[in-house]
Amino acid sequence: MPEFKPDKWDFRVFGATADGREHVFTWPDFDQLPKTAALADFHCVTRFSIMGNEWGGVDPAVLLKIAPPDPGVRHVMIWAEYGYSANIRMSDLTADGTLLVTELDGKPLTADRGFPLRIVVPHLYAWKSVKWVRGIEYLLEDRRGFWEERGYHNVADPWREQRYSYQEEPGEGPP
Ligand SMILES: Nc1nc2c(c(=O)[nH]1)N[C@H]1C(S)=C(S)[C@@H](COP(=O)(O)O)O[C@H]1N2
Ligand SMILES: [Mo]
Repeated sequence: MPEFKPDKWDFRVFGATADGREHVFTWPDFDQLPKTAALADFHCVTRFSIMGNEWGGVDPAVLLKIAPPDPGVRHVMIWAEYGYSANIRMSDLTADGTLLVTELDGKPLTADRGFPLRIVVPHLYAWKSVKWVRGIEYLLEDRRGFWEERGYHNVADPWREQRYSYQEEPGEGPP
């Protein structure tokens, strides 16, 4: 598990930003953003679910306002410590329930659950819910993240059991 160093930690919004510049948040910058709550279940591809989590954190809409994407951006890459990543659609980032999470059930995240910051995308398999998040890259073309490159499904809808890339229909993943 990565160690949190508040003075070294930053959060970068980069790639296809509207103004072409990278936006960098320090921990105090990020921690000052307004927080909201979202109640959601959590589904792992290995067939466990954790029901009724009360996540607290920053609505991605807040970030999209401060660091807007180019209007052509339809996909984003969520980046973590040590190079872990997951790609999601812009529509997943802005979906109801998706949150940049700092708290679970009223307490700060524990180190193993992603402290100080993770994303939760409750309507997709949990490998998309990147822990120890350090940045968001706006993509003009979709690109596969860590598990998506290794044979997992590009979209990852648990209700359609989209586990593996061989299940992808045309248009569900980059070529
Ligand atoms: N940075 C990072 N985030 C990650 C992972 C990882 O290995 N590294 N594993 C993913 C997987 S496969 C799952 S199932 C969930 C587990 O989240 P939890 O520890 O809160 O249950 O985290 C996801 N986020
Ligand atoms: Mo997982």
